[in-house]
Amino acid sequence: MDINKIRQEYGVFRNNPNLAYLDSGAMALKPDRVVKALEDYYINYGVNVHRGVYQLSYQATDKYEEARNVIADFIGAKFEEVVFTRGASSALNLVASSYGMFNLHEGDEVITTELEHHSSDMPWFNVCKLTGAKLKYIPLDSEGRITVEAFKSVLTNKCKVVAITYVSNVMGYITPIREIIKLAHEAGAIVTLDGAQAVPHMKVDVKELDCDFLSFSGHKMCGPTGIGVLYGKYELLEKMNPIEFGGDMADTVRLDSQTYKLPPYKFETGTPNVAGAIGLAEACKYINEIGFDYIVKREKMLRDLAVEKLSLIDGVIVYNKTAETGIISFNIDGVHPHDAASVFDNNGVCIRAGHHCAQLITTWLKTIGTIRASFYFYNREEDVDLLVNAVKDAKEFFGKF
Ligand code: C6P
Repeated sequence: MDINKIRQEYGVFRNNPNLAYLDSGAMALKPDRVVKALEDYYINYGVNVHRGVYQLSYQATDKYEEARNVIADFIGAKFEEVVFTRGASSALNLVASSYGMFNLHEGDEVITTELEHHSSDMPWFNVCKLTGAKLKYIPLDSEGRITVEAFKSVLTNKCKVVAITYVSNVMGYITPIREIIKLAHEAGAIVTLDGAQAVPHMKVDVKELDCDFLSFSGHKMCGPTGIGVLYGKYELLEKMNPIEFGGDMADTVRLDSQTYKLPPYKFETGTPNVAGAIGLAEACKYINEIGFDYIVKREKMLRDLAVEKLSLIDGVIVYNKTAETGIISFNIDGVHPHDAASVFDNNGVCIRAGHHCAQLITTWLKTIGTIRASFYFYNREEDVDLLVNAVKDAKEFFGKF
């Protein structure tokens, strides 16, 4: 595949050809075709869905529901198992509020990990506080990884929910999720999987994994902001209570009774993000065309190159040398990650610095934060060189103080 041709499809690269954009873990850039899909909706048929009794509204409704189909195919789900949300955070919270609050009691256990993003562990901390269930953490190994053995050490038949990340946004490790899901089910627990850093980077098939819930965001996979997905097994979604009530999710409303539509609609209150769903479907088609084989290979090549070069620089501590994905977390001895980020910015290198909304793992690493470079398939080898030069510049600059 021609990387220059790929990059030509991105306005950000056309306008900043030398920019090393290494912050796709926070948000991926958008190719023109995704932006055009949004524009097409707003310019040509930008009206509400499910309500209007006129052609334009039928067209918008068809496109919105067609988008759900494309996204369902992308993750191997059924159409009615795809709930549109604002993003991964609202999807993860929906499971905690709608499943957790109604199914957990004192004496039950929830298992999570120190690798979670706040949007994955905080909702369960809160549910446990309110229901009296106990929150347990899988002990991490010496590299900071989740292992099946460690999971077994905390799993009991009191466990009702496992809330776990598929890929850590700080360490980039892939969780051995298949075995964990199997063991959790044998113990009678359901598994809610945070797929925010997995779905954009590798093939995720919910039926093959047999996860109960999967949450992810559109904006990390070349899609628009403000749209995400909660996948849930239909039989679970069917039993769950909605947590937001109002327009479009209602079936019948009387003075003394209310009924709701079937999933996924009972979880989609009010006017949905129609453009977002259409844009996300376009992003899924685009990623399918690029292909996960290419994405996985390219990210691995770039991360290996970057780890090799960073490891040669004195005073650079790489926390996740063996990770399988395009995320590298490191620090420069004696330099605050935010200070380093400012020097990187002057060098045209965009990275993220800090705790990455995952303070449990930065605490585990005994650091206030890390510098995080996150690669995607549109990055070049030159981006690695720009990163390495930026690190050298930061070292030199702060060495003077
Ligand atoms: N992580 C990062 O820079 P939202 O913000 O709702 O789209 O996604 C939340 C989320 C949930 N889980 C994981 C593993 C994530 O990485 C994120 C978002 C970004 O790492 C922004 S904090």
